[in-house]
Amino acid sequence: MGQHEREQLQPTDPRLPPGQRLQRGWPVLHYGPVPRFKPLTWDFQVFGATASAEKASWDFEGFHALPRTTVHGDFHCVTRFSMLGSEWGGVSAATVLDLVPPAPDVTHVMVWAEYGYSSNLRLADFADPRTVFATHRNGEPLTVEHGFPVRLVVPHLYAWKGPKWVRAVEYMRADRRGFWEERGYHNLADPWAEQRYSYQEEPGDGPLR
Ligand SMILES: Nc1nc2c(c(=O)[nH]1)N[C@H]1C(S)=C(S)[C@@H](COP(=O)(O)O)O[C@H]1N2
Ligand SMILES: [Mo]
Repeated sequence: MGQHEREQLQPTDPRLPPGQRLQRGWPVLHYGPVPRFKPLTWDFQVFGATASAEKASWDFEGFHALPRTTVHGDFHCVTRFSMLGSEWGGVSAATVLDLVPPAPDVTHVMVWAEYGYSSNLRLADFADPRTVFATHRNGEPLTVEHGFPVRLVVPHLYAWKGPKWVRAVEYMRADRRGFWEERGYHNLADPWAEQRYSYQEEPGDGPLR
């Protein structure tokens, strides 16, 4: 079979990062159980090095009253499946930064979810206009398996950087590893550079382990 035929049979999409393949549908993937949503006690906190040194928090109603956005973004799991072209609706991370400004020396954030799942991000990755606290995909509310009521989506990084069931954002003055970043996954997680595992890290990519 010639090269031309093979390409026709296995079309590649320029949006697909190296080593990734397209997946039909949207698999569910996470560590541990799916948390039960408790509307009366649910809150979304911003704590750590805020500019005011005060913690901020929204209850469910308050969070859903925040200014909303939609972004188009792909989804790349380090286990090599990708989902292209979703529309994510929710609250932009940049909006959270506007409403609760970080102290000037903040360099990183930790995004915290139910049961202590966490992922760390450089402030610039968090502030990226595509980074969104998503409540909806393609106009439909997220199912509980996919992170209802709110999950982070960071389309330009591997999807473990997007905690489902988010409950808090911590502003940090130094980098610290999150859940998978402590367990052998790359601190930065750029799928275009195939930053999959921590052994690939270059000096300066992450805090010492
Ligand atoms: N709370 C929580 N969020 C998580 C995870 C997890 O284990 N717990 N896994 C991450 C990983 S590795 C991936 S690929 C995506 C999967 O999201 P999905 O189940 O909606 O496809 O969720 C991310 N967010
Ligand atoms: Mo993943």
